[in-house]
Amino acid sequence: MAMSLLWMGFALLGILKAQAQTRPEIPAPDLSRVPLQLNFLPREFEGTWYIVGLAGNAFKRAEQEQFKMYTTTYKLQEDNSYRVTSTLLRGNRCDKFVRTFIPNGLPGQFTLDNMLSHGLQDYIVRVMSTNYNEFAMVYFKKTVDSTDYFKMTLYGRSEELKPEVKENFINLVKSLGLTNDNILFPARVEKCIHVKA
Ligand code: DBS
Repeated sequence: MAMSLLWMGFALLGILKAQAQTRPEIPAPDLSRVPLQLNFLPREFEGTWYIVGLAGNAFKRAEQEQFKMYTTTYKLQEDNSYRVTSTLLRGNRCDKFVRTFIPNGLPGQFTLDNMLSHGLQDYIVRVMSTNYNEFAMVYFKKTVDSTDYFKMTLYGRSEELKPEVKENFINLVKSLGLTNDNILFPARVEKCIHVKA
């Protein structure tokens, strides 16, 4: 009896430790601190974007090797929501992943359709900055088990962006509480990157 209680104690400690390790340490910024692209133009934002940079409180630069560049395509629907398709290289295959972003409150801000069925308590997407034809910086926050995960993507209309655009992205990421250690630039790959959504 005493022994099994001891083992239960160990098991519990293990679980708590695992949770502490996976919960992000850096809190999501207050939304009032997250910039919003003025006069967001939904039509101009449509089309395919390359994920040139990625940062977040659950991302580590050390994991950069695992991240391959992929694309995300935004298609406006009749109800003004976007059908969003990402095409990722997984193993040796191109995996498509489709979801719907619904306009939410402000132009350039969205939430995820069917959030609850994805096990999410909250989901927000905010286009922070874009010139539509070259780059976009987008903020995402999801709440799972009452924990906030946030990430920012640097989108490019091409696979390469000007150094000053990348610099601006890094500065924006840092202004929202992350460090160089939370930023990664996925490696360019040929596979799946030119597959149509
Ligand atoms: O869709 C997301 C929004 C998202 O996947 C994350 C944050 C905001 C995120 O941090 N994801 C990582 C942890 O689940 C991941 O590894 O994908």
